[in-house]
Amino acid sequence: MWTAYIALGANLASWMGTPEATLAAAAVRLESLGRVARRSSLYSTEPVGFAEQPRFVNAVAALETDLEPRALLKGLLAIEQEFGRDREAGFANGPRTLDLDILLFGDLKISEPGLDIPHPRLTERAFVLIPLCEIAPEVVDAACGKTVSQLLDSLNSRVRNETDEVVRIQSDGWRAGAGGGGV
Ligand code: PH2
Ligand code: MG
Ligand code: MG
Repeated sequence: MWTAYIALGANLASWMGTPEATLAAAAVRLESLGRVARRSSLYSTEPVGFAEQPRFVNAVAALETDLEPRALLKGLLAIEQEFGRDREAGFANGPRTLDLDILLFGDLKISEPGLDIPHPRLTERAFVLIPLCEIAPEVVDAACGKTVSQLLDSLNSRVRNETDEVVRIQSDGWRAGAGGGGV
């Protein structure tokens, strides 16, 4: 049994509805790949990498799973597709109905075509580190040996954050699905 940390993100409506509704439904679908032990709050976040698009909704879930990393990735891509993700039409850092990324997978380090664990941009992204730190501050990034809390401190000291960059949002739909685990 491994604990994998999964980043959830969306900034376009899907057939489920708003990005918040999509993330809530996607978090439920994650249960088909393991047990969602914790989930962070939802955050409204400034787009990174390509500015001319709607704000994102982001969150992080801790998934206890028996799947191997490749099988987990395959399952995540299938859930993205269920919620209308069209990789042909999309572009790097562009808008999407659902993005599910493996951030950490136990203490594994993997660098293969299409599969990089820990996530290569984890340490630069407040929209990932803030929700991850909410649920797993002491977890270690196997790539650099630092805890998530240290990585967030280090990011904050390097980058002057705008106050609206990553803002926690209240969502009844998201909270309703959180069970005993997260929020
Ligand atoms: N995902 C990206 C690129 N930029 N910006 C925010 N705020 N949130 C994201 O999830 C995000 C992004 C590529 O996956
Ligand atoms: Mg991504
Ligand atoms: Mg992705």
